[in-house]
Amino acid sequence: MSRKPIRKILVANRGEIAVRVFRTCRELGISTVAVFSEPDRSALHVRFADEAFPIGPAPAAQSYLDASKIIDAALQCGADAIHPGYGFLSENAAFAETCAEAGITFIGPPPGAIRNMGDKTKARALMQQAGVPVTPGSPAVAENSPLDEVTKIAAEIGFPILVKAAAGGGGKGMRVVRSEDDLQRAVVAAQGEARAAFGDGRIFIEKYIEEPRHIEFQVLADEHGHTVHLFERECSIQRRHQKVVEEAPSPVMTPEVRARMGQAAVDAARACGYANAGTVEFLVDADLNFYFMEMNTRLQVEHPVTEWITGIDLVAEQIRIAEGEALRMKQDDLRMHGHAIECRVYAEDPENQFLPDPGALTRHAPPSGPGVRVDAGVESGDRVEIHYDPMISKLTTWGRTRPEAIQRMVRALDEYDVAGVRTTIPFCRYVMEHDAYVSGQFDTHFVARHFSDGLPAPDEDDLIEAAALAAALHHMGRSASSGAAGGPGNNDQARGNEGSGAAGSRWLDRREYR
Ligand code: MV4
Repeated sequence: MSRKPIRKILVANRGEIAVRVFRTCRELGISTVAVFSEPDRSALHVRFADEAFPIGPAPAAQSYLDASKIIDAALQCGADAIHPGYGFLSENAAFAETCAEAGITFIGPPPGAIRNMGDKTKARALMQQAGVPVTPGSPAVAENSPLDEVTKIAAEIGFPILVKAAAGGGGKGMRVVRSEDDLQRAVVAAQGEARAAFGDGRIFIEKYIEEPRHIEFQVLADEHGHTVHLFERECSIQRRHQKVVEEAPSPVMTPEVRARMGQAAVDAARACGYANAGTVEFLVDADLNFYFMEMNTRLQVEHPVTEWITGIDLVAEQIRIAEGEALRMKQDDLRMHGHAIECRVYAEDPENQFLPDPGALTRHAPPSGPGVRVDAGVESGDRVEIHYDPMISKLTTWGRTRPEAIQRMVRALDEYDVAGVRTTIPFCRYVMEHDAYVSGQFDTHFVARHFSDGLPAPDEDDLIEAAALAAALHHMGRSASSGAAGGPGNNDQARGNEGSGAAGSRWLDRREYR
């Protein structure tokens, strides 16, 4: 089944993920091809590649999402394979098929697996058949089904319930419903939103898990029926469905639950006909009951934390699998070593509702040193484009233990020097020193609960008082040193900066107004 070897790869993406894939290609002696939109003409990912092809103007629909331009570039330069990165065309089954028809290897799963997981009700049904735990819920509810049918299903499941879009994912079209009185309105609204967003108004209903953690398993599957998991990543620190901090392993995982969840992730991948790298997402409740949520059929942004704790280059494995090679590891060969954390550095203003802050990056001086990895798609002098995701880089750290990884992250965040745009660096530092984060006692509501639009959340009032004291001390000329690993209770000063006197800057780290 071994297919043609891959000697030249075109990356149908930009920024840090294109650079990430090129690095592995270089190590493997594989030639590299970039594609770029007009504003990306001199971007880092273009300079990283052996060859580069223009594919159109800034809007993604006319460049990075234009399959025909990308296929044309690949044929023109004789690329054997296309790596889609994440986003853009990475989970587009039709694009994967088009690659195959053009004789180009798509470095990702088979189109059928992408389709199976893209329809959330289909995925639910497949998982149920495969014995993977799902939340109590319904099959797809047709757009025109009578309300009493929906009401009956909801009553069986029991409130609170969550109305989800069948074609959804990432939280679009979701509605929490706490009583029958609110059901009709929520269903109609969710159907409308789903129709507008996906052109498909089908919805389904699940029991709402109130305070879940988001824990996902990395899987690798070859085309010979072998599937392994590479342990979990905890991704509960999110803001409006955008992950901000991830880590591996999860601070709440036990060996027994890990074994069961890992097996469920492998079963999930098998059930949908998976090959290549993928991620199975679970909701996990306070008692560590877990429920399948979705499967991401791509390499994920947060894959470096898994690389840190396993020592495995996931992109190299993707390429080998796409060449038709068998997996070179068995489940029993895989071990976790230490702890890794990722902070996503965005050009967004955490003091102003995380609004994107595009513009010229006049200085980008990332941290380095022991246990620090930075995956950046930009350099000093580049612009953060309004047309694309405003992520500047991913900062990951490794430590032998979780406290060491946190301590190292605080050091690296302090070392990170960015000028020209506002970033989420101070917000990440706030998270690293928060008692709830340090203790590992958090869930997907962490950001909403502890932070809202530039202000520590209302339940942090006691901390704001402590902060006022710390601010006063600071003005007396004392440096606000917060202590090593940001252990419980020693972090008030870090959040205690008044800066301009606006409440919104109280939580900022001291370096912001140095
Ligand atoms: C849920 C849930 C609670 N109960 N499903 C969010 C995105 C989409 N993939 C599914 N999501 C959720 N599904 C049930 N039955 C809570 C969420 C959810 C969430 C999940 C993971 C990470 C962050 C989240 C934020 C809000 C809601």
